[in-house]
Amino acid sequence: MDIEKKLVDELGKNIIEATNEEIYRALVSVVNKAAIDKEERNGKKKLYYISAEFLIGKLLSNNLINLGLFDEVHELLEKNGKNLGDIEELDAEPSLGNGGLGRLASCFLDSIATLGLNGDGVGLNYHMGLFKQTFKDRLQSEIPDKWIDKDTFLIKTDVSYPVSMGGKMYNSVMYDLLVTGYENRTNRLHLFDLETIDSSIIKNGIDFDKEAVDKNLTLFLYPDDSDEAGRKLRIYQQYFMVCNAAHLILDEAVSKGSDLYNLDEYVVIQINDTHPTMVIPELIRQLMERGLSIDDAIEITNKCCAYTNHTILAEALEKWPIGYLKSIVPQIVPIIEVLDDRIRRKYEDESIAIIDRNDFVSMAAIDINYGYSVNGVAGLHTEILKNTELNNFYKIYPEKFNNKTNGITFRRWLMSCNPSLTKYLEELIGEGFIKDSFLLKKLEEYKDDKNVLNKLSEIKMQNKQAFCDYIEKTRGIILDKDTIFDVQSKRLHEYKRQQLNLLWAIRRYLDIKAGIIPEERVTVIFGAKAAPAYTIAKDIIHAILSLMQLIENDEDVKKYLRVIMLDNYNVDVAEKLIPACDISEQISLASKEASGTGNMKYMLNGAVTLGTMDGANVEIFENVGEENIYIFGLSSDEVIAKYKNGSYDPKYYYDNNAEIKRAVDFLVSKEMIGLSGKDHDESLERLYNEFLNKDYFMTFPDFDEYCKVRNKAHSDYKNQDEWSRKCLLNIANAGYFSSDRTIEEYNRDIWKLQ
Ligand code: KOT
Repeated sequence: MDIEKKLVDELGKNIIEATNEEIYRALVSVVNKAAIDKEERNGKKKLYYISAEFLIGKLLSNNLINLGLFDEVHELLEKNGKNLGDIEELDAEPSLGNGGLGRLASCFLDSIATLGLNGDGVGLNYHMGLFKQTFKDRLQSEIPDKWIDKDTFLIKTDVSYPVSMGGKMYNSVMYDLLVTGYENRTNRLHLFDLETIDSSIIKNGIDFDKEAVDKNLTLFLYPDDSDEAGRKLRIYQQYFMVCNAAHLILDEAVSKGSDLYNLDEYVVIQINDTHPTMVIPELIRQLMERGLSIDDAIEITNKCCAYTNHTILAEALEKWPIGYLKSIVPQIVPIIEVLDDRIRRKYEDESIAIIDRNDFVSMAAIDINYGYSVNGVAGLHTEILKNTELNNFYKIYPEKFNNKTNGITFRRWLMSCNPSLTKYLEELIGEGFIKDSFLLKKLEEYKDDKNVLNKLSEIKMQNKQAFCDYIEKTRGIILDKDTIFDVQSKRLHEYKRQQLNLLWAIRRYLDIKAGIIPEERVTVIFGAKAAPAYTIAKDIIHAILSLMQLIENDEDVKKYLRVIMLDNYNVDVAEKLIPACDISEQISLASKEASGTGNMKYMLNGAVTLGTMDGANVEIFENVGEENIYIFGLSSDEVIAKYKNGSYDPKYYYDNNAEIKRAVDFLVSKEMIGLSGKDHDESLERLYNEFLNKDYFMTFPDFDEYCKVRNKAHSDYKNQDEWSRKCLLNIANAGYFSSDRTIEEYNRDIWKLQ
């Protein structure tokens, strides 16, 4: 393809004369046209991956890579005095997800297309993605992220369906994003929306009138659910998504020749956690509307639907009051009642029922009773589901349960974000690993080759320098690449235990203040957003920012220890941070992190994991071997036992461990409190009390070993050859964590496409 001609045609002028904005717009159009050429209409059976979240990330580079146009466009722009990096700055990031769950959905769409499978995503076209995070007075504040205002890759279609909610009719519009696989077909991500959305109802920050559904339905990625209006809006969003999905699915199947009794030969629906669960009663309803009996409709729906569970945290297991459903979606309530009634009659087991004693509808119970597959997202997580959280279901439906360990797309998380490492790997072991990730294993041959080890540390250094440049340019903070980059980036949640990392940093700070000078210079980097209504998570951010400010103003400490909290951590920042990391902090309380996928991204980019035996860390450990990972902490069995017998008492640790006491007390020291200019700081005091009276995620029992193992990792870093060998072995053994492998397993065991 003559890309130059296409670009110039699109621009209507020479590239040299065009502005970056014009070039960006022209590239979007050229890319979309090239992607459309790769659409295929074949394939009888089709996967519909329904998800409330797709954390897409910037699209320009990724699309160019997958279309095989990246190098050509890069050179062409260079030749004309333009820079692809600058043009990419204009590419708005669609942050239509909160974190791991949404990013996984996006990696999956890439792999589905890359494997040539017939599968589309279905979700919502939020006008504001996840909020933009800013820091003011060492506190998080949230501002709306208007990504659609700018030029985007979105394509408006003429598909539209009527949706009845709360006694009113709404007409949807479907927008599409094209999803081209690496050197393969193009699929689509369908994002449903309303034409009547009105951003003028946004008040201050991200507050808005929650009652005006026609104006706010898809205005934000799902809203604050801490009050009733917010929870109801969530039901509106979920139903709107699945009602449209069901219409689309049935229309497409019928147009391909399904008589609906054989729908399972045309359709498989993957339900991404419980947010799309109403697709089950809704599909049954629409099948009945098209003439099927309720018995046939239930049976067929059952054969089409599969459910993925992403968490065991109780507060994330969705249960809706039946009263809410009656007021918003009365049309599916009688169906839910029938579904519940049948289960109750058949099994006489209250614990697996759909509608509980308090008239709450358990979304997971609908999925598990009326889907044909239930999967967890890492080996340990699936075992915990089977043995504890979902044990009552497992006893009845053992054949439905299966594990699909998560993965990440190597196109974005290696080729696109780390071109120099990619290029070097290609020189050493050939290009095959991009499509067959297990070929990375060939790198092991070089584990004792000094030149290779040196070159790998050199690439890491360049990436650290590039990250320093980026941070200086965007945040005005000057970092030192010759320190250990010890990084924890992920959503802020108590179970992920950023507070444990913080306690280590306070301990190190106090040691330095006391004249104990560490041998290694360390830069601790955090990137994390807290849910707007999650008070303790915001308190932890406040404490980290407070320590950061103390150190940044203390030249004595700053030489040895930096603590840097990056604002607005998103996919774009991740792509710059991950290639620059030396130590990857994966320190959740064992049993709580279902899988984690950041852990895989860091490993693939040659960082060494410091973590607990939790989620996919367990499988990282099995793949790299104990020499190449730093493990500490209670096991998941020990944690589960402690919860069960209620024996954990944080006060005991505080009273008997002087280091813990010293670090925790520092939270409310005059240095920390003093930063506020007042004599008390509510947020720091709350965090202090939380540690002493609750510490629900057991940071204290893991503290000593965490510090010991972390310090060992830092001291091992000094031996650069040994360290670089660990990095090499991490990269070489990351092949298992490609989402291509994950998707092959989904297809083999659940979807059975092609
Ligand atoms: C959020 C709300 C309800 C139910 C589940 C969630 C959820 C789970 N959000 N993100 N997750 C994460 O999903 C990732 C992909 O499977 C996992 O790697 C990670 O451990 C989960 O925390």
